[in-house]
Amino acid sequence: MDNYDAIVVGAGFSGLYMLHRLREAGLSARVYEVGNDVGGVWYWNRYPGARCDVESIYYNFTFSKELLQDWTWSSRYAEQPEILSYLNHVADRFDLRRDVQFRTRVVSAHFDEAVGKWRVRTDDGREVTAKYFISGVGCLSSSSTPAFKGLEQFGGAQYHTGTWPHQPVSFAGKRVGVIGTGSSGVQAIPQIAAQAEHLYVFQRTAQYSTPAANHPYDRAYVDGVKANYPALHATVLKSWGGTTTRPRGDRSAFEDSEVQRLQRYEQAWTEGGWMHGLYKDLVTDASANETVCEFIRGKIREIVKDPKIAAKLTPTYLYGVKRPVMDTGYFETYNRDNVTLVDVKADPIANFTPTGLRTRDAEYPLDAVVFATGYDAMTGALFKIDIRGRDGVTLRDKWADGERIRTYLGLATAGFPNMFTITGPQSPSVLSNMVWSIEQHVEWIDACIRHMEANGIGVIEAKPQSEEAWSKHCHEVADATLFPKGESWYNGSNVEGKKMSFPIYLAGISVYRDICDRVAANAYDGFLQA
Ligand code: NA7
Repeated sequence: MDNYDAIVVGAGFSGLYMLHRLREAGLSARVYEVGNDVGGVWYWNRYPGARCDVESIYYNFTFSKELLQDWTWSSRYAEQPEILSYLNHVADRFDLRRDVQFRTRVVSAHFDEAVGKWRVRTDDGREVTAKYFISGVGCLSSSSTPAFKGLEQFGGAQYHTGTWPHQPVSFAGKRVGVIGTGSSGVQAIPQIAAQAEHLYVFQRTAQYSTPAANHPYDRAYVDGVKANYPALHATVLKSWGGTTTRPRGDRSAFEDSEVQRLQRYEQAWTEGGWMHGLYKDLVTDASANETVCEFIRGKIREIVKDPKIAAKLTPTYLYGVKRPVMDTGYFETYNRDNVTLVDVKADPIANFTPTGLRTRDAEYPLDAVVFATGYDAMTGALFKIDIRGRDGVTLRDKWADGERIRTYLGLATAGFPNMFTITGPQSPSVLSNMVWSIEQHVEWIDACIRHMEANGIGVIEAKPQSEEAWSKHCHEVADATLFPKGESWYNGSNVEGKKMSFPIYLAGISVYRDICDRVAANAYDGFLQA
């Protein structure tokens, strides 16, 4: 049986950088990846219109000055093919592929207390052992297709945005249904509408979407960014979310007059991007939040010509508590003659038929259906692996299917020694610039492992009291905001029957980074080490 120092799951941003650091530390590592190649979520999400909602200049690694200089993004919000090219470039530059085993799923990982190692089994029937077991599975990698009645008898083509085919898909001349209007649906809908004979959008919850205002990068701008990267990086590390785009406002929405506020919203709408950072209380005070909600609702009424359709597209909940979306021509799409919006809250989906989809009140003939129904987020990909720590306890049971997630710093959990979760639940993860949060986690884990190796430590494990305190702190911080009040994949409400304790640390990346650094500086305070 092969033995490695570390097993890493996933060859996306997390797994690739983790592998690089482990190698630099002189350790042997094996990465397992289900896909045929590197890229993680950017390998799978090939749907039309797929692009990032973090500005490109922040959506890259910073650990290598040379890498920063030799890669140039073409536009403000990079499209999926360009991000995938970037990850291929990283894999080539650091010769990473030779330690990645593709087309391989990790089925189980059991901690063997007798030898203090992880036994990791893969779907090719092999088992390997390793001292360290590191998850780079990502927060949004386990796609979710609701169990619609009759789906098995539907004769048309079926796609999920999160597992899109590698061959081009043409919707020309087709009657297409898109179910779901989260980021993926909102990005895909205008593109599919431009091709399809007719597009039916099945919307459960209306979205607050603001223009991305994407544009090609000006060469002089990119050169300026590259010349000043260290300063930019230092500024970003002091931010809340990991970019300098719209840092958290320093005043309340009510410190401005209504006229000033509307001017600010109007300017932000023109510049593009999310709006919840514009005032400091937009994510903490419902009445402040309502001012931005009303502004966006007004925009929807302005853009969408048919008032009945505009009304269906108008959200009523708080802005930002459900992941807000950025779009390119989303609301405008509903002015097209070949697009029909179906409100499936008012007229629920009943079942698929061999030729289409039936709601309670109507029938829609479809040649193809696109599930833009999202992910079993945050815990889904981890729970797909049978992870067992001490005494054979499964991670899934320990976290009560997600209802009682407990971690220390979002990096480790008691009873699961030498296991680390890159951007795991209870870290800033999806409410930060993922790439830089990944870098921070990978570097922290790398330093921790080096500390262990240098000091002859066999096992490191979060203390139960450390994770209880961290989880409590996480919830207190979240409860001081409006985020937990939303219905979102942030808390699992997009998936039928899923209940998840709010899984994101919301104090901001700079606060979080300081805490993690302090723990490391205090000889990994809060961890048992033996
Ligand atoms: P999301 O944001 O979870 O969106 C999923 C969408 O699918 C959302 O509109 C859901 O409605 C809808 N949905 C889910 N289940 C159903 C059923 N059963 N019937 C009808 N509609 C349904 O996933 P995305 O892939 O768009 O985006 C995920 C993240 O990836 C995104 O936020 C970025 O960070 C990148 P709901 O709102 O739950 O009522």
